[in-house]
Amino acid sequence: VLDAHAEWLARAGEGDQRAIGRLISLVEAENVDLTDLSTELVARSGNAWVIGLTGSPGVGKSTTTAALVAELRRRDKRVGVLAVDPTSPFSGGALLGDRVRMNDHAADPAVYIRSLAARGRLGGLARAVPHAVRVLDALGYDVILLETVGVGQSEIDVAAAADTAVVLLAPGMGDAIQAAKAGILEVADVLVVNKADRDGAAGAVADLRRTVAGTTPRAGWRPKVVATTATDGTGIAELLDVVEEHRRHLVESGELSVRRAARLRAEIEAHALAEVQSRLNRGEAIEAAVAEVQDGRIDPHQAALDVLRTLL
Ligand SMILES: Nc1nc2c(ncn2[C@@H]2O[C@H](COP(=O)(O)OP(=O)(O)O)[C@@H](O)[C@H]2O)c(=O)[nH]1
Ligand SMILES: [Mg+2]
Repeated sequence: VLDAHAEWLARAGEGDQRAIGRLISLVEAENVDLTDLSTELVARSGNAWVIGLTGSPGVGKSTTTAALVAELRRRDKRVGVLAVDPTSPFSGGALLGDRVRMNDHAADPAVYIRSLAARGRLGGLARAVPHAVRVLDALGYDVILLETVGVGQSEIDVAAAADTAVVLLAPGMGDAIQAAKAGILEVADVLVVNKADRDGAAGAVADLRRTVAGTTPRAGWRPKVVATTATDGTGIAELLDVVEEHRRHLVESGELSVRRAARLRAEIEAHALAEVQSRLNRGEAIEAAVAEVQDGRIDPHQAALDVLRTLL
């Protein structure tokens, strides 16, 4: 297993897209010891900047992602794109519409694009996303774009997995009021009013800036508001400049290591929970505990603690 992993890693390092995909999906495989590979990845990573993009369906996340890839290539950066979909059991290929938009970059070896799904397992995404990010980071991708495909809780999860969380809005979709209600002001580092070519965009930007000005800075940073028209690239360079400004802030304030520690904590917790679940599924400890509770000897909570002790 060790040699096979080393070989995949070597090939991936040469830009072999299939090898990269293989390394990313390894974390989904059961009964494969990834210790050596993971340790190698951890040692090589920490340099990539992770940008999360979230927002309601149709707001322009995929279009913005494609525009960001183009701008990042202009700046000579290598870019990884991970489309994160917690609602889908399918992993691997990109969604059709997004694949069309990404066609410009499909042949570019400095761009890697892939979708990630949760596969319905406990904490599946909480393990798969950091692993995939680490693979791309270790392979020297400078920027990793995490795009939310699904809706709901995933937005918060993707924001939490990023160094810079970008939340997209569009004029007429409820604007600042909706943003405040959905709690996205709390997770956003950068707020984008996309579809700035539409009526009401300037008003939405002004509204958001007013709302943001009234909030207390989180770790010394208030969300910045940027207007973009992703379809023609207007504002995309400015958006990247603001992301860069946020990056500098996190590095200089020391907040970056605080954020990354919180992410590691969540990842380790996800591994611990998954390990407990798989050991529970394998063992008979729980059957014995059921009998004990049925006989009235102990209560379910005590039984759970007993079971946990037998798992280690
Ligand atoms: N007018 C206008 N349309 C846009 C803009 N950005 C995206 N769109 C369109 O909005 C639709 C949804 O975009 P998409 O990127 O798929 O949104 P997602 O669901 O958030 O990924 C598509 O038809 C895009 O062409 C923009 O800046 N202006
Ligand atoms: Mg999309």
